[in-house]
Amino acid sequence: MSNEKTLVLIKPDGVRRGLVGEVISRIESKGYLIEQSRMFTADRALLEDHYAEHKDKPFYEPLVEFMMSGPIVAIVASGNRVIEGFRSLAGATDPTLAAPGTIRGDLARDQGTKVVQNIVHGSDSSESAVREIAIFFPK
Ligand code: IDP
Ligand code: MG
Repeated sequence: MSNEKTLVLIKPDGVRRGLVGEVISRIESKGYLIEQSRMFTADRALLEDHYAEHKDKPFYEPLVEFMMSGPIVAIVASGNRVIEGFRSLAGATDPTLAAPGTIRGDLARDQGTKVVQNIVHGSDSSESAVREIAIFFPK
């Protein structure tokens, strides 16, 4: 599918640290297209919907609180295999272990907080991408 789409979020730590341009630049430099973007502070209802799969995890409440703590940038990026391609650009969930050269590996570290602050979110499958894009960019 040549026009695959994924949902990227620049999380509040990324916005606070002035990394919006850096993250967008990495997406564009890789050759993906920024199709839509929107900066806003998400509310609890939206985040509970987005993170429903993590409802029973110990980091769920800290995750929702962290994601409400400041503005985020929601982005729809597109291109052939962009879902796995952006996950590769982002790197592993744990920024301590994320490979150098990745967004998380280069720009984040463990701050000792209950939820790991790792700059970005990227959809993990085509089903997730469709679901998440509909949450952040309702028609
Ligand atoms: P992903 O963002 O790499 O897809 P997920 O497992 O979907 O990782 O987790 C969602 C978010 O929850 C992560 O990006 C991270 O901020 C946080 N998180 C995930 N696992 C842990 C954990 O074990 N401890 C603390 N926070 C976590
Ligand atoms: Mg995930």
